[in-house]
Amino acid sequence: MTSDRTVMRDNIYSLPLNQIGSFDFDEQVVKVFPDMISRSVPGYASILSMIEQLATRFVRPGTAVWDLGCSLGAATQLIRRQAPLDCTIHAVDSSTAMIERLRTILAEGNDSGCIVMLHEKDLRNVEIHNATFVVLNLTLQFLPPAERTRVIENVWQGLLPGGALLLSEKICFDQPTQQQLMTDLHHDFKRAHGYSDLEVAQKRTAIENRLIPESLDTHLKRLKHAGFTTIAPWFQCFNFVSILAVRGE
Ligand code: GEK
Repeated sequence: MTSDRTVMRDNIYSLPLNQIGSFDFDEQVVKVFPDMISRSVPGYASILSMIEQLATRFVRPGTAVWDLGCSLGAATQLIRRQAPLDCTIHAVDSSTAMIERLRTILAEGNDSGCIVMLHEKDLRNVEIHNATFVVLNLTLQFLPPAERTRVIENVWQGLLPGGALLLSEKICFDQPTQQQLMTDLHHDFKRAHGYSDLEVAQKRTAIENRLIPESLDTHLKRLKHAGFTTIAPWFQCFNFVSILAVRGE
């Protein structure tokens, strides 16, 4: 793996593939990940910048932050800029390639700040505690839907009163015409950012059974059921939303 910080362009699906395997967060994806996610998720940069702003409000001294499905630590690194020095950020990802690359990024960077602990682990198996801020930025969507409620309940239990969960997800819509329109607009976004029709189609096939979107309503109900008292969808662009959910005092 290269140690330079040059962002490589994602061309994984640019040539016709005989067989399209299921999408995996492996070394090939890790190499192009920053380019891939910013050209695939409308509003990704905006969401990240608001995660930093939210950290200033919610992260309190002596507490913990959990970045679940941290990938290359984009959120972790922004939160670290704002977190008091006696906090700990737990960055969790089940992909070995992601965690290894993030380890290198942190070691080579000049950023100082609170402790960042890396966990190569399935987020379903982490015990969250003493948390004032938990981030699930585009990650819950990769878990089997039947297991998502337990994850959200685990987050609620690990948050201190007044703490917050930031949940960003790709969503689906009940109304077929709205579903079609939002899918088309998302694909237009990808084409406008340089992906060809072939790349859009092949990626769609690869990710079909890996990323399972749910409706906004399903997410809101799950958060309410888990005990969150303030639940605010604060961002939407086409079929991507970000929700802030606060555990009551
Ligand atoms: C960002 N949050 O840049 N346990 C732990 N990690 C998981 C699991 C799991 N069960 N399932 C998937 N992942 C990041 C972006 S990317 C979103 C998140 C995307 C991890 C997976 O390995 C990958 O790194 C991440 O969740 C999803 O703000 O690629 O669309």
